[in-house]
Amino acid sequence: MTSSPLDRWITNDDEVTALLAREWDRQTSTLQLIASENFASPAVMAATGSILTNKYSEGYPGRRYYGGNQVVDEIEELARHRLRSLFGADHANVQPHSGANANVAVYQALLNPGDTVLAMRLDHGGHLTHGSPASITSKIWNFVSYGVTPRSDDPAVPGEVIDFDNVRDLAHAHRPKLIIAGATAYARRIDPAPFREIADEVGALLMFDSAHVAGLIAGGSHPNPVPYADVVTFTTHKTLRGPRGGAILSREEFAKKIDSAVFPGQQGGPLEHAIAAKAVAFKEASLPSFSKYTDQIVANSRAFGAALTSEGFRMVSGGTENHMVLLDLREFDAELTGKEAQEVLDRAGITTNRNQIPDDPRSPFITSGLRVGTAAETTAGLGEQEFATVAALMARALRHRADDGAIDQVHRDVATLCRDFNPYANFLI
Ligand code: DSN
Repeated sequence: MTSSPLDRWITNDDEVTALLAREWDRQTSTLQLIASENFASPAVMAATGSILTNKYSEGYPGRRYYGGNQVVDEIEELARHRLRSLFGADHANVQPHSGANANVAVYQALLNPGDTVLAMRLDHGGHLTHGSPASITSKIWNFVSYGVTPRSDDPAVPGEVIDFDNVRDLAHAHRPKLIIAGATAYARRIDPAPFREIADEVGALLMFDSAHVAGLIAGGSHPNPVPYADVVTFTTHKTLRGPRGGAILSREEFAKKIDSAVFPGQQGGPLEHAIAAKAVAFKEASLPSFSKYTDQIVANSRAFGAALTSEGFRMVSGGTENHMVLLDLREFDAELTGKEAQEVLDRAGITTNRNQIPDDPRSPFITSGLRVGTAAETTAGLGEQEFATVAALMARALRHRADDGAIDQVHRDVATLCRDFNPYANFLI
């Protein structure tokens, strides 16, 4: 078992130390392909584990309810300043504990209960907080959902891409107060311009949920929604490669309402250790090396998707333009569900998640799809060639899933690959 540099902080708790060491081993000896995960830098982790966890700082810089916040004020101001500069936004709120909190705070700031919101269907790639029946959001606000176009087998006609005719028709029919762009299981680039156009036609506000692609935007690999959207929300731990958490960017006119919705509307004391770590991540994301990283993420996805296709998998929407590949498993094997694929790959040391695909006949717990992402293993140093190898390993494990010996062999091959790509040996910062 490899020892973790973090062990020294917790040597007085053998049980937690042992569990952390096991997780360290899992993360560095198996492949991490969950599209919403990444490997944060040692600097981000150091800030997350810092003495700032001890401080209460309810309020905002210069307007705190407790004393002793002189240094904390400077930290939060630095994070806000770096974030505004990174995306060219008027206003930044770095306090949301998560992307879900950020989204709900925006709804609270901009809407009244019962107002109509137009957002992407969860089973077509949207997020729980975009009005899923399972989410509190659908109980407070009236969500109407748009989806993707039908599947197309004609390469000249893109299928399973955002259906802007559907967005426009629903917007005109329901006159939403807010339109949400952004997705959680969608492999195509999302252009903010047509969303702005439709929002303007019906007098709606536009929110861009860039949770997944915030890093790609910061690195310049995807279009920046800030000039188009009234509000942009995101998480800091996915492609942006920071600590777990959320953030909100907005036009100045919404700043006060959004700040009040985050605190005291939604949350109590902010997590200033996470905010310091966000500041570190925002600086890292502004470096030229980060743009190289995000371009490599996209190139790796393309290579990964092509290799998976030649193994017999079908990519939903026929391709990828971001950090993820959404697979329809039925072409590879009609009997193979997303649940079984995830479990088999776990046994083979390849971490993925089952995912519904558009018009999936199977339930969200079983699914016909699998979502894989390249952000984390690109951080670890994998390139296009290695992702082609990963595609072959995945196919081998799934093809021979009834054969324990074959699965064990894939696991050994994965461990060999991971030995050459330790995520914490590849940071240039
Ligand atoms: N739904 C999570 C994901 O994309 O993995 C994020 O909230």
